[in-house]
Parts: sequence; structure tokens; C-alpha cells
Amino acid sequence: MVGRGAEDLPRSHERSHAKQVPLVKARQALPLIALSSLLAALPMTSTAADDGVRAPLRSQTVRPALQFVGLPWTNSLGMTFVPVPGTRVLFCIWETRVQDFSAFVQATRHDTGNAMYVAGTHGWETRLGFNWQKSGFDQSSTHPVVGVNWDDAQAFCRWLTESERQAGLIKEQQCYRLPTDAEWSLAVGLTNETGRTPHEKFLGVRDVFPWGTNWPPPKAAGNFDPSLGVDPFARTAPVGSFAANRYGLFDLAGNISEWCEDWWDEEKKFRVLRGAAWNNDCHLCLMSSYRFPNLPAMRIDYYGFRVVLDLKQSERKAATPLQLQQKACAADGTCKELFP
Ligand SMILES: [Ca+2]
Repeated sequence: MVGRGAEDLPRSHERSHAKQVPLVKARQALPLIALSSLLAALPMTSTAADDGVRAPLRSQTVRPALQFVGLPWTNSLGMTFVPVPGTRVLFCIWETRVQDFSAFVQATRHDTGNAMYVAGTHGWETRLGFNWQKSGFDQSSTHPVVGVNWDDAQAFCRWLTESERQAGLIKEQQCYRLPTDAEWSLAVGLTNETGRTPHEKFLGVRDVFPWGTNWPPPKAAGNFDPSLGVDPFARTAPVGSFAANRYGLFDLAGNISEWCEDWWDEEKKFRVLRGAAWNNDCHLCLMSSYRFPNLPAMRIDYYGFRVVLDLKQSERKAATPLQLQQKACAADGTCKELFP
């Protein structure tokens, strides 16, 4: 798929997404799992192919095989972050929740508009009066926020950065932002992509999914279209309702599609989204290397975002007050550098 013309991507996108919107047309909880249990469940040495899908953590017996030292880190909103090897950032383990975005809007009175692209009775349509607070379906505070565009996500990151700098929780040079497309790939386990832009990397690695290499997705692999029959959620699910991946990240496979920082290509018209969503059932769009473009102003009821905390590499060894240690250690005392 590398080298496809930018002009044919939207049409392909449309064909492969009977239940997604055409490009540019319009259009908790996770009861805070005991972190020790969460981290103990992380098989740091596994591969994408052998990850498989584990039972939800709530019903899982975990073995204390590996644990991070000094990690994860939880911020002022209760968002938990873990390192992803090969990156210089900490990833939020969850998609940004309704409660996180609500705190931002309450503090800033940020205007999120009064129209959203939603699945209506006659298909996808722009609906006035809908926004992240009125998505058209039930959402609790721990569901991922939807109907937020790339600019809304940027505003959230700026506010959170400034708030936590002022509170002394992060350093002046550290910041919250969206993950880059390349960082998101590493988070989902893709280390061998080629291409300069997200467009060039589109579906470059075939038949690798966030849960492994088997198709269709096994039970509890994530929150996808009900036609796949792998989850009980018709729309969004509380973040963290399914097993985490090897790094402790939830819902990379589904729930909502996540804005990334990058432009789609050198035209710099579209931003990038990664990960499938609650309305996706197609083989291609659930692959880890799938990504798609849309206008940064687009608000849709299956678009949301996840944030990272950029530690700034040059400062990472003096990351106080975060006091981050950059390695994971096994029970036998052997440790692995997370930022080699
Ligand atoms: Ca997701």
C-alpha cells in the first residue's frame, strides 16, 4: 500500500469502512486497578505474535513476574502513564476520559462547538446540538471522550501542561502532547515500519493486529463493532475494560480512534488517527499499521485522543519531581533499560 496516491486514499478508506464516515465528509471505570497488579501483569519480554488476549484484569490472577521501578506515574487528573521502549515519552495507559476532558472544559470554558458527526437513524450525519457532552449514547465519566477534534486535543494538552508546570508537578521543559504516529506504532508493537510519512506507512505491515496475528479478533480483544461479537459494548466502553498490552496500555485496538500529532503527508492538510473504534469490523482497519487521515477540525462520535508526557530526553535523568527510573526489573533482580 506504500506509495498509493493521496487522492485515492479517501475512496479506499470509504470502501473499507462501510461503517465509518467518508473522509472529510462533514464529518470509569476502570476502577483504578491496583497498580501493582497491573504492572505485575505486563509480560515485558513477549512479542506481538505471542501476546494473545488475556482475560480482563479484574478477573485475572496475576503473577508478580516483572515490575517497573518507580513507575508508573499518575498526574493531577489521575491519568496514569507508563514508558514505551524506544520513545522519550510516557504514554497514558488510557484514552482521555470524559472526566479528564470535563476538568479541562470547566477550568477553561473551552468551546467545543455545537455540532458533531454521528451515527443517526439514516446513517452518518452531522447533528446540531451534539458534542462531547451529548454524544447521542450513554457515557459515564470513565468512558473515552468522543466528538473532540485535533484542535480540542491540542488545547487540552496546553492547559494540562501549564497547570502542572505551575503546580510543580512537571518541569518547565516537559509537556503533554499527542503521540506522534511513530510513537503510537511503537506503543502498539510495530518496530519495522518503513516510509517517511504516515501515508507511506499505511498498511505497510500486514496481518499484525494489536492482539496478535489471528483473524477474526478473539473474544475480549477490544471494543469493536458488535457484528464481530467479541465484546458486549454497542458504543464506547469504560477505558481499560479489556486486557492491557505488553506495556500496560489499554484500548489501542479499539474503543475510539485516537488523534496523533502528525500531518498525514507533506500536503499538511489532514492529521492522523490511529486504532480502530467501537464501530469498526473490517480486517484492514483493525491492523496495527492501519491509520487514516482527516481534517483537524473534524468532530465525530468515535474520535478521541490519548496523551503522552514528553520528558525531553536531555532531562530524563533529572526528571524530578517525577523521579522516574528508566528501567524495569524482574523478580530475580535482573533489569532492562527502557530507554536504551
Ligand atoms: Ca483506541
